[in-house]
Amino acid sequence: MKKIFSPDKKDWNKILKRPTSTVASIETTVNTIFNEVRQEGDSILRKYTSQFDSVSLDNFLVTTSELEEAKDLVSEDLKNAIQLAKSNIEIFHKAQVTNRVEAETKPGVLCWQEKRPIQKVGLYIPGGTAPLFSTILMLAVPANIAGCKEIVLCSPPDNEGKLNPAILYTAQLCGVTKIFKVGGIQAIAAMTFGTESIPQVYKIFGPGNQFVTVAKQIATKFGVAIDMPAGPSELLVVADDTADAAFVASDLLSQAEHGIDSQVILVSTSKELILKVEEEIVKQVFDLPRKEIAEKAIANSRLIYVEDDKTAIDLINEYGPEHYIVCVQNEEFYLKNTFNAGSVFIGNFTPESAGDYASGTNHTLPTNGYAKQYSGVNLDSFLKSMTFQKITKEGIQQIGSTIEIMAEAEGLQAHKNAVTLRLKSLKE
Ligand code: HSO
Ligand code: ZN
Repeated sequence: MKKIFSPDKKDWNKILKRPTSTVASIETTVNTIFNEVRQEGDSILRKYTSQFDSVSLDNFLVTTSELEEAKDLVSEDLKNAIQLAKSNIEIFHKAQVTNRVEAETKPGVLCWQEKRPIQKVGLYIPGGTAPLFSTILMLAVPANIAGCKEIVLCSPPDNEGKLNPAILYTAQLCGVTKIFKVGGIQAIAAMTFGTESIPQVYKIFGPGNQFVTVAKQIATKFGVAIDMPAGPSELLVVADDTADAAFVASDLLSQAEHGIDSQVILVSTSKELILKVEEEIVKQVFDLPRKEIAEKAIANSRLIYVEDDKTAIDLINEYGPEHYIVCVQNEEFYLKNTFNAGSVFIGNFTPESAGDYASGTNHTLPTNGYAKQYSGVNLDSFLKSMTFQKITKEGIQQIGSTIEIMAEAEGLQAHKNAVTLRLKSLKE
């Protein structure tokens, strides 16, 4: 890990740069696959599934017997853990339900706002080195609370044409309507256009590799909404001498093990703590099964010493971390002054993994500095706000002339007439 002491403000951008690389050629590949899926549907999905996932499939839809089989393959312990996590995620996301908002702006002019579910949503769950069934909880639970009618899930099959049993168990438990064994760019394209077997959706959620991320962005060109531009996992810890160095190291490693492009950062006003954390990382990484991945990510990461809390907070807001652990004496100061972070974890006994799995908050969060303008996934991500109004005779008399004057000034006579006719009818 690179240690940096009291960096100059003008160098912050360079120091905090994310290790992501964007491959320009991805976009061309994505465009080609999108065109093909749009024109050829299921048949081209079969071709790409055999090319990328090394399996030939006649049907993509997971059958009831496959779901039953998966249930038997998941241990009771894991089932109980998934159920408990689900319940906590449900409690927290149900608490996010808002009431209708209503105002009578003038006597007889009643305006209100209500939320309505996005009717069809698509969830993408990556395959690869770790089957992230926890992400299904984070997406399907709020989708159900919101009342989304159709919840479609796509995930790449292994070379035997199967999905991980924990993925199938969780999807079923969370009321996913249809599960498809399709992954990568072709899955995103299928949910964008719809094919013979895969329904078209209005919004696509979920993480993915660079290909999936670019595919989601291309999907927006065709009118499909996406949760957010997702990138590799990241964590920033701000800690001082009140923090436990072993805990801090374990948290940094927990995000480092996600991928070689994950980024973890420690910011501290204590040089002693920085040294202790560094020692702990070396000790703890040794025993990790994903040691090689974690070590590569750690090599990209930073231990930053700053002189005071004010400098620390400016630097943190400039970075805008996805996950942010605050483990300091002066907790109030940091919490009050943090404006850019996806999800905040406070104190020595709040590991970031708690939010990844089971405390109740959502783990689908903005990365890459997008915490400056995006929220993490929450109940509202599956809802739209709709406004309503009802104007009485009295109401139109109250605001009629205002509308007429403004319409006239914009040169829009028909707009004005729509009011004038009504006002006249009331005089007669
Ligand atoms: N930290 C990841 C989510 C995750 N971690 C899933 C473990 N499983 C991105 O927020
Ligand atoms: Zn994680």
